[in-house]
Amino acid sequence: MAKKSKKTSEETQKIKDLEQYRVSSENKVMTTNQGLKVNDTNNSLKSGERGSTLLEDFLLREKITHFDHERIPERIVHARGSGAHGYFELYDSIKKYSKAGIFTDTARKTPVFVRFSTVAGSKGSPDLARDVRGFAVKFYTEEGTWDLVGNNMPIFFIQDAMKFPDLVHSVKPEPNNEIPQAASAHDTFYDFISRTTETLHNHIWAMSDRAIPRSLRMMEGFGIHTFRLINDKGESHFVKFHWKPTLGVHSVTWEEAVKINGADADFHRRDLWEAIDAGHFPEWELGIQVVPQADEHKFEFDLLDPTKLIPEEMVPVQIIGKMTLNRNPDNFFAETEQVAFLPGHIVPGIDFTNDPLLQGRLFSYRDTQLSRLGTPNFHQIPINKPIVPVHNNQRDGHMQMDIPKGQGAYFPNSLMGSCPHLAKMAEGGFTHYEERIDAKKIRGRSESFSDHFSQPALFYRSLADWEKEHVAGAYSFELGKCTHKEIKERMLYMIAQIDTDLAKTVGKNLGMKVPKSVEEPINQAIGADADGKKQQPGKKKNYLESDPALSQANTKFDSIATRQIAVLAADGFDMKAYKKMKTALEKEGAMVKLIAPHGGSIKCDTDMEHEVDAAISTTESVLFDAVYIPGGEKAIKALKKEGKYIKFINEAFKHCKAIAVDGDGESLLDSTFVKDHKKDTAIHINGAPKNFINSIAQHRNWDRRAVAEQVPV
Ligand code: HDE
Repeated sequence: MAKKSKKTSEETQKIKDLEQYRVSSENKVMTTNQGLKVNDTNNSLKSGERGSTLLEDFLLREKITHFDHERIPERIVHARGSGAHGYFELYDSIKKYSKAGIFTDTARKTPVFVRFSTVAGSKGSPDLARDVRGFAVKFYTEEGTWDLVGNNMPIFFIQDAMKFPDLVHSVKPEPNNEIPQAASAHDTFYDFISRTTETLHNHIWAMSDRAIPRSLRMMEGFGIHTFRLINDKGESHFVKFHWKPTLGVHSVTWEEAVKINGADADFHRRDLWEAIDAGHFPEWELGIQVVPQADEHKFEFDLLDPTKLIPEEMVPVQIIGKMTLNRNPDNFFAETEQVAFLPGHIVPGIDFTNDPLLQGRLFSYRDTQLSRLGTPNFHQIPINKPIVPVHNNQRDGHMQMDIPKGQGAYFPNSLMGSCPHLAKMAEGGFTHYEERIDAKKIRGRSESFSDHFSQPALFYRSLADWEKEHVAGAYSFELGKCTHKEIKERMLYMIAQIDTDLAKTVGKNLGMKVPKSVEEPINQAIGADADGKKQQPGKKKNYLESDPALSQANTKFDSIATRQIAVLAADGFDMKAYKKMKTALEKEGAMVKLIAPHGGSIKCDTDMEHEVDAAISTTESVLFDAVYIPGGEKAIKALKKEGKYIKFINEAFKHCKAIAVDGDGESLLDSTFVKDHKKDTAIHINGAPKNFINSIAQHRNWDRRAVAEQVPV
């Protein structure tokens, strides 16, 4: 790919635009909101030192009133999120498909703001919930703002917006006792899922490792819906958008997720923040799957059905550009909380399809911002402001920030010289794709949406053995938390429609038989209309044996950049070995952390002081990707005395991570479960750093999993 010099003007302009709103109190005197200098903010105005507070105290009233109102309603879904700024660069023009400036001008560096989120939990819920992750990108383009509001899974639970409140009510905490928080493992969710077969595809993804990412930086993103790209001749191509992380797609195990939630509920948020802060900027390549208009009906599924993906084996993903996140927000509330994404924010060159879920979203997001941000002027909040000027006849409303000039606010007019005037197509005026429609008005669903089992089965068939085991474990855990036998039976029956062996394994774990039929016929279970009109689901098809892109076993394993490596050490540790390993790891971009019996600093065997990153009492093995023990007789003696070090190593072993030791470090292993497994390919004893590095890059040694199962931590 030819290297191009990028125009940075748009990025710089956006930063400048926001700059005027950024406020720093450095070296400034404290004032009220009216600019009055304040000389006491610790005491209220009283009638005498021990007297009552006076109503006159305007300073107290201003401070407390503002405080009383400093919360806004959290998002009804996707409440917990983390954001970052960055930019998008296009590799090569895709002019033949789209006329959008962002897809044709390779000299642009388009500013973006991205917000990642979980779906079900409240704003303060832990990051490692088993859940879908939101992946919302705001592109501040020269033709207006484009929001690509996607998820980290390529399909959605439901086919029609009408079912969204039901889906969300079923997964949210149950309304009588508000339990459980940020968890799908409960009766109401499975009552709904087991009766709504269209959910089963997204659901099996949610049971896979995709729902517990190692890092927000190591997950894919998808636009989900089929959109349209429109070129300058007005021709349409169908398109699916993909974000591919340059670090590959990696996850933790469920057991780790549970422990991480306790050890650091902000694990993902902190990981994103620290990586950007350290200059390890997360990157994703943008890919597109393009389907010509003429091929709309070529597939054995409907392109408008958001519960279906287009297998990459059938339509390859073309990589067209890269997004880099290089700046943390200055203020969480002003930026990450107030950012408002709307799927309806598009630019010329991109258009919608009739996907009934997308159509519903076009209404919902604007509506939700009104109750969340409280005003139709939410586009004037700095983070939501487009980089291009805004001129129209909309006026007033809560928190109007502009001071529009002129006598009138209507169109057409002559008093204002017919301004703002309408943009002709040549000036970039938006026009809709002229899709021909000739249909009856109906409330119903196309028969082409009725196949609910083929793609969950394709997904499951495409997984590696260890991934399949994780899926079975997830179903077993989730259903094990349900209390109603009939719900579990119905779920087992549905899982059996996807894969009979999978259903048997889950049934065994639940201590239940897989039923041959369920009480209600499936068509009723998925909600046929009141007249019982039968519609779905249809028969399972097998149009592809497997799609390698669906398995994380086929992701990238070529980097240890940003991986967290715990070095277990105490006074007297072997400086030479440590330095050699640390230098090698850091050269590859890993983050090396010294874990010691106490905070402050420790001394190595050459009597040098080393700053400790964490005392063993304040951290946990699950927060790291690999463990290194440098040795040094005195140090190892000290480590052996603390049970937590033994647990730390055993846990790393259990979770199939790479472990390296040098010198006396080996004797510490003899106190752990590793003792009898020193030949494991990811255990390195006095080996070259490069072997350890290779093991870390593999993410996990899944071959160890049967042995690891037996580790009692
Ligand atoms: Fe959303 N969704 N959604 N959703 N969604 C919201 O909008 C909604 C859907 C997604 O970081 C809400 O601003 C309906 C699919 C993300 O701020 C709300 C339907 C996909 C985010 C809403 C869907 C998403 C949201 C809540 C069915 C993946 C977080 C707060 C028709 C393609 C954006 C808000 C952020 C947020 C409604 C389905 C992704 C209530 C009605 C499909 C990433 O408007």
